Amino acid sequence: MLDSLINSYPELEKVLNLTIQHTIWRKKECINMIASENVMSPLAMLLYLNDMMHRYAEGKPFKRYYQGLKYVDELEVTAQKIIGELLNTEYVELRPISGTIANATVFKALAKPGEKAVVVPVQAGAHVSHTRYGTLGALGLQQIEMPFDIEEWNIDVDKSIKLIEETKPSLVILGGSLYIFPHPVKELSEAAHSVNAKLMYDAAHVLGLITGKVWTNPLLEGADILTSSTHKTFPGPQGGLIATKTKEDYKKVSKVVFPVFVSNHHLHRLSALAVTGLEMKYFGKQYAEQIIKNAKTLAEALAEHGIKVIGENKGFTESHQVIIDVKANGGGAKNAELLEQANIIVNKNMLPWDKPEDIKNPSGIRIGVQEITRWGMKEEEMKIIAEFMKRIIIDKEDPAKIKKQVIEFRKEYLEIHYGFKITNEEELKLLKIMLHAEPFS
Ligand code: DSN
Repeated sequence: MLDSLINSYPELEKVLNLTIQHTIWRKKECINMIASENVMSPLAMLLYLNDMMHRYAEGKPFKRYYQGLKYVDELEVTAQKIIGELLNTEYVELRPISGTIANATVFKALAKPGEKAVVVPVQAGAHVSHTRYGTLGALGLQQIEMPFDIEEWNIDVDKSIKLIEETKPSLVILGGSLYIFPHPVKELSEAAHSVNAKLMYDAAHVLGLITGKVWTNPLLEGADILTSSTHKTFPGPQGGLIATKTKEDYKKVSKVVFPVFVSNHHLHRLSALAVTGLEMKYFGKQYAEQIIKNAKTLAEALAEHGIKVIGENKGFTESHQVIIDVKANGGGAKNAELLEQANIIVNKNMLPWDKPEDIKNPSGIRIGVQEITRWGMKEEEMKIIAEFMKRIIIDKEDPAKIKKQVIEFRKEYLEIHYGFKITNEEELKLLKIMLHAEPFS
């Protein structure tokens, strides 16, 4: 491929090969189950290649510091409306370019250095940006961890209310990266408000479950602010967002997004984000319901195979995640590597009983079923995947042998579901528009 170009410019070969090999491997040959990833529809991907990727837009729509943005301004407002409708609020900021930037914006807008933030413990799912090691710490806020109830696999509500009342933080932060049951938003927002704190909910992992109405919208339960990325259960382009309940909070965060954390906000993602928002409006409920069925089925099947699945006493999971404890099977690091050798992609994860020094080989593995759901897999496929995983984790079969079977299995699931469909001819036409601005005839 591209032989004459590579003959003239040999350094190109490595770049091309790595990019193409990655794309074929992860998109066609793997069972992708990293809980924070997903894939866009072909329509969203093609629109993502638009010319806005080359442009600059500091400031808010229609009040920019640069010219040339008349279509970008309207597109941004349109995307805000689509996402706002999905989240039941008019106040949506799409300029944060990641979930971490969205979080940093809220921390800076609503708390001062030296003030306190009460957060979920790291081993129980707080995102690194909620901690002293991440943006929270960099902005000088004090991290105070809520007590966690391992039996309930959730925040200990009574003890956390007491902690909030005693420590009087500026922020209470729920949500995060590892969680299978909804956090107690109502109870803790009441406690937060009783000490004049704001409750921020990091919905990055569950945004697609919220927009699909299978997970309660925290803004309707008492949260003041929702932050998120736009590419986990919500299968959009990589990016971030902030949604607030009130105009007052929206104004506060908007003043911080630019000029503090974002100059240009990577404009080409707005189109793909709006398309994905519409896909979620029309197909998001079916998609989210299937995610939950798939997660529960996978968890049950893994448990039946003798793998220790967290949350058994509570039905294993209410989210897209399944958490397994593989300490007795060689640990999270070793098993995640063996699974990768079989083209099954997951990540090792700390669990609440792990110590900080266990970070390189924690007990857990975190599994997310959102992407494989988008590739059209259902309950029967979850059982097949559980069997593949058992053969690696319990039976210690040769991963190379299983890899061949995984590649065969994936061949049946190469089309994106729960999204807009376009024909091959339309794909090519859109590609030509994006590459050469050829008119769509
Ligand atoms: N660290 C990511 C995750 O995998 O959950 C979120 O940014």
